[in-house]
Amino acid sequence: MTTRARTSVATQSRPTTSPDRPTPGAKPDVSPADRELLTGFYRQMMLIRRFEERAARAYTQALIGGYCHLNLGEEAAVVGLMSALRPSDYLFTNYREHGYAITRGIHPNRVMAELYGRSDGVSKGWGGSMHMFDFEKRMLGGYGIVGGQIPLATGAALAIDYRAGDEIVLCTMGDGTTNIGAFHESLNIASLWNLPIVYVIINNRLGMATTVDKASAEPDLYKRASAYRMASERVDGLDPVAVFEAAQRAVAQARSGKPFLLEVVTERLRGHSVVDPAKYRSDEEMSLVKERDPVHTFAAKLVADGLLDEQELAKIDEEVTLQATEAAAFAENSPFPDVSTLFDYTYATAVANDSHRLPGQPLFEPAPIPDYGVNQ
Ligand SMILES: Cc1ncc(C[n+]2csc(CCOP(=O)(O)OP(=O)(O)O)c2C)c(N)n1
Ligand SMILES: [Mg+2]
Repeated sequence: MTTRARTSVATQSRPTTSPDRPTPGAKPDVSPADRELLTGFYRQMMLIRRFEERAARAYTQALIGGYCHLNLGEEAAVVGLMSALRPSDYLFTNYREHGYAITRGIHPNRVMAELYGRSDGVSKGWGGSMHMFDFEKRMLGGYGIVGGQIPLATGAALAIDYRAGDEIVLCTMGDGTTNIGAFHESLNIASLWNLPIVYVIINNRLGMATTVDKASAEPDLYKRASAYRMASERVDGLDPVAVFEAAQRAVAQARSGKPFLLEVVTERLRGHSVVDPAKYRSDEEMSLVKERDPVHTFAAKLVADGLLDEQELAKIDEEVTLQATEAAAFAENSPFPDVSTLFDYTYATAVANDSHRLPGQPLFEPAPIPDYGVNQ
């Protein structure tokens, strides 16, 4: 791919409410296909919402161990982005990934079983919340190291380019991740070599407790692409349709051989992980965040546009709540992986000096104490 990336930075602030919105109950001027698409978006957003709430509960019941980061508040971003991909495209995400796994098509039962560390989980129970990997669904992780996914995703895009494939890579990361070196190194090389990749910044305005303004000298994160002559755009991440359309543009550009940086401005409804009470956020801030809750806002819009009524919304809620409950039951009934399989999936092929030490075993066999016969 030899086409040079377009040098442009388009901005899009949060769209304002349309003044000529139809009155509730009005006949929708929407095609059946669009209706299906929009109600599908809502169903997926609700599934992520109920799944994550169920996961949070299971964590407090000590059914889930390790770290656990939720997509609560990011449902519109997740659904909009994933809907713009073909099944053959590749996804790399960070540790805040349950919603991506589900919308990528991995069964919620397998996602929940992974959280519970059970053998029916996406990564056979050895990865947990942060390390889901499913080659068939082309979800190549799940990374706990902030920014660890970016060079790997860039390498995958290089492999596609090398083999002249028509797939693209979509690589999500948080706002805090844009300050690590690998972000800049990867964008530089992707632009230089015209790689088929969309870098997506999920800007929930916080890296743990640190705000974007405090951490980033250029807080308009999408503008960072201009340093690499890469096209970029900022989009309202609370609106699944806006995210979907922006992602479609970005994906089309990547498929034509030009990388893209998409900034999706969203909200984190809870703490950084399930154990973080987020005391650093004021009540005023949180009530504003909750007012803009993407799931509630989208439901209200569907009702106002006459696409769904309250009963239909309630039915969807009931159905996805059942899916989340069933996923938890499935996870609880799945066996723990056998300890003997602990090292089976560390490397794809055997690696010299790969330690197979089990927890509690000494790192090295202790050397025998020499017997000089002096203490006898
Ligand atoms: C290299 C590295 N440094 C620090 C951490 C600890 N850490 C985990 S998450 C996180 C914040 C990342 O924030 P952001 O990129 O905005 O993602 P978000 O959690 O908001 O989705 C940090 C500093 C880590 N996991 N890896
Ligand atoms: Mg963040």
